[in-house]
Amino acid sequence: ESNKELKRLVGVAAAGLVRDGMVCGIGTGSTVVFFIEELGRRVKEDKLRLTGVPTSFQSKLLCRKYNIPTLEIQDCAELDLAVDGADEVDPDLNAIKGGGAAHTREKVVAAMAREFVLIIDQSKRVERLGTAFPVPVEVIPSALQFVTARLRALGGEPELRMGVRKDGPVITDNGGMVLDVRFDPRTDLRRIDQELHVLPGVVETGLFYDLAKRALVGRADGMTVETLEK
Ligand code: DER
Repeated sequence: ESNKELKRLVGVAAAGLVRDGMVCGIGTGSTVVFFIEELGRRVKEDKLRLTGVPTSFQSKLLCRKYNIPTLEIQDCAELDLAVDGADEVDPDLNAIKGGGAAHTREKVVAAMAREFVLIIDQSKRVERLGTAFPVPVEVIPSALQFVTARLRALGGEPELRMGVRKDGPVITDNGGMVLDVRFDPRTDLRRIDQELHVLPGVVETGLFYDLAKRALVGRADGMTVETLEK
């Protein structure tokens, strides 16, 4: 329950970063829900004018629910700001994302933004990426067996992400499938990220290196928001 309160805390704090007239990338996940709700409150009560660029059906439907005007990602080339959650964040603000299988569009939106801000509760902070969370890798379905074999050759242990209330594998908004890959904790994931980006059939990894400049961290001690900057 406190985790939910921490997510609400950072979601509300991040909504305070959005200034009138901004075009703002909107991520995906349970922390971002609080961000969108607060944006909706500000649109309604403070008459905030902003355009949201959602990264999934989840965030698009929430923008509709809260009357936040939106643009499609394909209509944009750069954004004033982008706000998103993460599954793990290291001391350099590098992150593992993709818990919600939306990381391909999230990474495009993060890269478009003049400033990309992560909103997390303190449980997401790690010393080293990949300690608790596997690396999500989106692949085109045709390349599933090929990339699975190559990931094993790289020392990874890939597992196809299966739907929970849908039989069969998760299918992303791009028609891809997701492999969750565990690596030995000593693995240089920056090198792995580079090797994966030249592997035919790989769409995108959930490794977000050198993208976030700021992270808002909800801390249970005192229910405060700590800002980390790079
Ligand atoms: O899928 C994603 O990258 C999300 O941002 C996710 O990983 C964070 O989700 P949460 O805010 O529900 O923990």
